[in-house]
Amino acid sequence: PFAPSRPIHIVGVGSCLGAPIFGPASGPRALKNLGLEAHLRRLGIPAHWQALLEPSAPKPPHSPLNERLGTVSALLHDLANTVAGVCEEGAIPLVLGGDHAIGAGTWRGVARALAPRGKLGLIWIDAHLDAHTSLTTHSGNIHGMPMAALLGVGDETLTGLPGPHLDPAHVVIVGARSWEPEELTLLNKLGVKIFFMPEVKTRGLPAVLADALRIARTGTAGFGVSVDLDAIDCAKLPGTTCLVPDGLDPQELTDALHSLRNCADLAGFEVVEYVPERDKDGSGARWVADFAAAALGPTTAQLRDREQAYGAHNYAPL
Ligand code: HAR
Ligand code: MN
Ligand code: MN
Ligand code: MN
Repeated sequence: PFAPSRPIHIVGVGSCLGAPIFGPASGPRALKNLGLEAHLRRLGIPAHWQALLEPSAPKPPHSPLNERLGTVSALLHDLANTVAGVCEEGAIPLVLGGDHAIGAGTWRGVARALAPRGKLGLIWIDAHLDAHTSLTTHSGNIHGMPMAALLGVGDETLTGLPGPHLDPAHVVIVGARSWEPEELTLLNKLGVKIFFMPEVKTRGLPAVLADALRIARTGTAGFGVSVDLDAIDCAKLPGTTCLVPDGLDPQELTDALHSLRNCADLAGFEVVEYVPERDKDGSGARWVADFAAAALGPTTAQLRDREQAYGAHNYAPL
């Protein structure tokens, strides 16, 4: 049903309600102002900036969890509806965070739009498992909860959105290296496959992502990829909320997910936890732009032709 030329509709979500710092709230606006849309279009990708969603109330420094859950919930409803609309138009949503709590809305929206045809598979690329509930969380940060919520576990404010929960058999986490025991217990109980960082190092990212794609794509109507920037080694990408060492190499990740838009069943793409003020030299924003272009762009062969015609770095000065 989907042609490889499906357009990309960008939905920014300027929220830090799930994070311990304010930084991720300005992530999508920064990427917009740096010219992400123009960058993609220049590379021949039919992208357009559809919406920049923001919470109804900014987060006060020390607001109680219940208040934050209520504000997040309203935002997630809005996000899920927006994303479902993008999918129903036949476009691919590119959701830009914002902290990862927004994932609890993005993928419910995609799953809802896909539901008449089948299930949604999801690849969650992250240093963390994000599988806490409001009862098990140690930190009280909602961005540690979206995976559990998508699987139907946790506070009603997060799990109660319209649209199906995800089937754990088609959900897979890649790059994990920081978690608390309750999260692992839950995911093991549900049977979610986790590729921890040591396995990624041993087998290599391409082999692991090939397995992940099989899990997310076999027996589903479509699949999505959610990329938390902290999956990448914090020495190579410090412009994010949680700095976790010993992670993925950014170039390897870009190469491994090249030309994903060629998958007719790609249903959505998400990049979260970009923190502009920690991205001192702008390399984080540049990476996001090049990563999105590689994953959502023309085929490898088309890019090679462009490079021959215009030089290897025909990129906007992001
Ligand atoms: N597990 C920790 C917590 O619950 C860290 C969660 C960090 N989450 C994100 N998104 N940065 O993955 O607080
Ligand atoms: Mn649109
Ligand atoms: Mn995360
Ligand atoms: Mn994370």
